[in-house]
Amino acid sequence: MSRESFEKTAPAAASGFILTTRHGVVDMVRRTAIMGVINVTPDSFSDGGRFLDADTAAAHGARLAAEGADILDIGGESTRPGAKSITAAEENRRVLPVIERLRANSSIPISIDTVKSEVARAALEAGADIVNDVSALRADPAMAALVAREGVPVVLMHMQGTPQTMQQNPSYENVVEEVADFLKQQAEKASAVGIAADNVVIDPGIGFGKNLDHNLALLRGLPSLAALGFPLLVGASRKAFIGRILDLGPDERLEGSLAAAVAAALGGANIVRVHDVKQAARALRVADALRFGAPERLETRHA
Ligand code: HH2
Repeated sequence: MSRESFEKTAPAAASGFILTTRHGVVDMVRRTAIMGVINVTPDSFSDGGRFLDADTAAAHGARLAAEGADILDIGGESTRPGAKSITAAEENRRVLPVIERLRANSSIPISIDTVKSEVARAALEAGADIVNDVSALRADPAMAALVAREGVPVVLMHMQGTPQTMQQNPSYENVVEEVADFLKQQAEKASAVGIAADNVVIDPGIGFGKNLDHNLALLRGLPSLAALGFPLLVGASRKAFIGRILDLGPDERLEGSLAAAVAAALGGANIVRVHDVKQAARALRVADALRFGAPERLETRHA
């Protein structure tokens, strides 16, 4: 069988996934998709305060889309260790104008990074497509039913503890097995409330109740998570474990973040969540060539 006809008949999961959203598909077939981060917060660990103004945040989102983002992830509440929680009204006040502005000019899939169903509902109404719930449907008992009713994709992320407590003393017997068991269990719960399996994305939650060794073990163990059969999202961008390895602050973690993104892609991630889209897109194109083969038509100006 020729390579071409094999690819046409191969099951999607063998070479990737397609996530269908209200504003088009996220194509993860033979490519790693990029989720670009927009934090509309005063206190996010790497870019807090930079995009609090809705126009600035929307302009940043448009830039990330032009640089190659497949999804824009909008968050109004920081989840950094020890972050203060805010009300749904305040979170809505931050994120909704940004979603509305982006939606007025673009049809890029947008995810709302929230654990609150009230924020998710308003964001979906304003034009968001995907719910990115770092509590994996545990923080708000109304979230699962909302996602099921709306029929939208949801990211289920693993976290030990809460953002207030998670870095106090994270501990596991076997972090990869425990995270895999948790994600499997939450995906089953999602299915039990009527969320389609095709709409589930899983995420090990790098840095969420994990020390340096746990994060490294998870990045090494991604093939076991990919084997669960759901699209796998990994967010390592600018995180503290990179700072620990390099002894550098959040502004100096680009190269470490790119190394982690490439490692994640080669380990089986289907989506990487990054702050620096342009640079990640270049790194991931090379990773994807290693992973899936070089693209057939390279438009080459440089030898
Ligand atoms: N990481 C952060 C926030 N949301 N969502 C998913 N699915 N996976 C992640 O790894 C993840 C996430 C933390 O990063 P950031 O948004 O830059 O910081 P903050 O939470 O301080 O706003």
